[in-house]
Amino acid sequence: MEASVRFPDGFLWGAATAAYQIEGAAHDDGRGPSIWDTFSRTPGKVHAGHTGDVACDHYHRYPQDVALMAELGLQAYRFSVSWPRIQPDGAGPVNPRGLDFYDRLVDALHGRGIDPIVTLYHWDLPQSLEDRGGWPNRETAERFAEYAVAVHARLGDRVGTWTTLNEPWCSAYLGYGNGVHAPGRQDPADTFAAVHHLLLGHGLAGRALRAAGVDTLGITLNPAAVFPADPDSAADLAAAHLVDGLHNRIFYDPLLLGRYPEDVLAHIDRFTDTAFLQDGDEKIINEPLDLLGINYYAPTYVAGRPDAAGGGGAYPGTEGIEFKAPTGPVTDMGWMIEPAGLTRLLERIARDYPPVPLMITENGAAFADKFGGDERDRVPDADRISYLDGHLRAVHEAIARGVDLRGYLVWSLLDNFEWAEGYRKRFGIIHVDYQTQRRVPKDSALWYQDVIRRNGL
Ligand code: IFM
Repeated sequence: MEASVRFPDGFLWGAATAAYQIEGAAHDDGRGPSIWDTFSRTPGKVHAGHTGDVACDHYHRYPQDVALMAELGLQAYRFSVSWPRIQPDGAGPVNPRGLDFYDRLVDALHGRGIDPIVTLYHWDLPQSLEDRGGWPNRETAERFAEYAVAVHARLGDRVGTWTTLNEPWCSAYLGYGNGVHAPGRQDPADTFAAVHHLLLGHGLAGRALRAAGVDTLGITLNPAAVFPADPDSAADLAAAHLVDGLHNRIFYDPLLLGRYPEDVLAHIDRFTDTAFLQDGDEKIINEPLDLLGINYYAPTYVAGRPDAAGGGGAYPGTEGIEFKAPTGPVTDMGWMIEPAGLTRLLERIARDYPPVPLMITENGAAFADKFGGDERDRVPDADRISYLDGHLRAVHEAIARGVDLRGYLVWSLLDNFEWAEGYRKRFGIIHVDYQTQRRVPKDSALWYQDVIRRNGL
């Protein structure tokens, strides 16, 4: 049947994953420890003490996973490279056996006509760099650029799209702010130093990759679709502006406009002397981009209330702001389902910043799937299909309103290690039985196959 909601010709359809969440093989072929190995072994940090040691064993099972991608008709696959596989100590000579894995993966993807999209950093910092100060330390940005060049030297002849960081907001604010993610530190000054060094690392790596001939350079952020609870309330509008500053403008302004926003700098002055910000840094961060990845899951509603506790380390200095509890349907993460938030977010980014092609580099939902339904080997995940359908319509609407959006990558290809939640939250369109490592495409995967085939809904 002809699709009633058709996407533009050439629209790219795919799926995304990240190294620590799926690869396993934590000790294979010379891989060094990452902050997530350490964090997941720290009692009380990850649900039920789960770790990424085995995960989906993708390191060994990638041929089967690539075959599944091909069956679904994926045109692109976004994966991340594990820095501690490439440089076990985060610096110095590369570990060729680590690079060999990505070499094989890229070849397998090309063999099936699937375009590889590389993310260089999806949160698995080599532990030895954390031991030397982690992202709050400027040196980490310099080491990141060297690592980026080393990966490009091996894969650059077969990978066209390079994104530096995934969701640096999470690395900085959850890793160094509220400590819910690795390395689990809780210090607002470190949080803002980490923001800056992540961005600097992006800029230094971006420059080096450009010099090495990369044709599509990008970064992936998880912008907050943050709205005032009451759009007519001055207090709620001010609350939304501050949260927008701490979550969005602190990244987008230096990346796309070449300077941090004044109000955000004034806000973070309460916590740090900003000595980390050196002359010339903003210019480095402002390296031209060819692609901006957008990860979207849920909106955030805030209100200005003098007695509210604020967002804690996830948003330092937001006392007096209430982060509203979700209303209406939520996913298994407790995240509010509101596709219209995505359309508004995309329009806002397109309106407020210089033009850069956008791509949805992650969107999807965790639900408590029931394996086996009425028929054997089925995972009837109608709630996920409904979530994806709604968000694809929201993406389509944004395109119709003029947003330059080039593709959509579902999160995630496989059920996987959902960070502090361990394996109990399932985001995959393919079910993974962690005992047997058997994969079964859920109904949503078959639905997505059809969407791709028809280039629409
Ligand atoms: O699993 C994560 C992913 O690693 C980064 N973006 C959000 C996803 C769901 O929480």
